Amino acid sequence: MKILKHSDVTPRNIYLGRREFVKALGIASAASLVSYPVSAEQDYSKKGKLNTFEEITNYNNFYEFGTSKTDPAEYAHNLTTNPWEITFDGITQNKRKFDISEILKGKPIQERVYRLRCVEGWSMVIPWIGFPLHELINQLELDYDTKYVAFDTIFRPEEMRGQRRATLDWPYREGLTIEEAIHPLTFIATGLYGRELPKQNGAPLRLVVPWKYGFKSIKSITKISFMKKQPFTTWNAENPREYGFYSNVNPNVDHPRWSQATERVIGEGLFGERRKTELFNGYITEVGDLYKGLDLKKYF
Ligand SMILES: Nc1nc2c(c(=O)[nH]1)N[C@H]1C(S)=C(S)[C@@H](COP(=O)(O)O)O[C@H]1N2
Ligand SMILES: [Mo]
Repeated sequence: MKILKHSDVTPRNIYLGRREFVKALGIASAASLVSYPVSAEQDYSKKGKLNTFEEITNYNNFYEFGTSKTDPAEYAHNLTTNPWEITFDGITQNKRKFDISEILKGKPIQERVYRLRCVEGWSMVIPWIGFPLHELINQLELDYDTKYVAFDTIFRPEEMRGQRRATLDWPYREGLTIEEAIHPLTFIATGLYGRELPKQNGAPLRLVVPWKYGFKSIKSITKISFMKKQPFTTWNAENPREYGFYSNVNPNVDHPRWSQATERVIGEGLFGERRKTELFNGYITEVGDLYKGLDLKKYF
């Protein structure tokens, strides 16, 4: 696979003035992004049509800012993302805290288009930029018996108004098996549409796990822990009957309160065209081997 640099995916003038550009983005300029160029090697969308910047940044789930889909766009600007420190637990190196700039330094930026499929039954196709998580993990010295990775979102109720209420057991936490974490599709996003990641989408860095329900793609990560035991995860702890640890997209395993067989495609038709949901969100050839012999109804 060709490794893209920032300059390959972003016109230089936009790259240089990115902050200003994002600020200046109105509905008119967002509409022109529909024809954003996507090369075949970046396109992991499984033939989905790209959502607009407008859709991707105004219909969000980010409970730290409130439970409605429009709360993140309204309130996420309050989060300070610079400076940003990330702590690693369960590594053998002495230095465990890193500034985000140290983490991003020298990483070739790639662009990848993935479908994000929410457990609530809607989906979007998003041109993320960032790098595969394994490129970061490869730089760390892990214990030989590491089996799982947990990710924590920052806890900062002064800036995240949703955290002033006990909507969830903060901080938001998600987890993967180490095999899932080092899978080439597992991505750390630091931007989208060739620009810095908007705060409502999880700045300064978030996970993107394209074959799992959206809630696994945790935002604004401040801690990554390598563990021997399966970590508790926020949604699983909240309601173990409704949200399993694996949470692979699976049209054959219904959520206890609704079917997961179809999804509403945001931006298609007046109320969203529905499409049939595919096993592993369409990424079965890439990730099917991870789950060979696993009973997907039991390990949902
Ligand atoms: N920290 C944190 N990460 C989170 C969430 C959240 O509430 N808090 N919501 C998740 C859910 S349910 C979804 S569907 C996706 C939505 O990502 P998007 O808003 O960038 O489309 O983020 C996920 N990551
Ligand atoms: Mo979601």
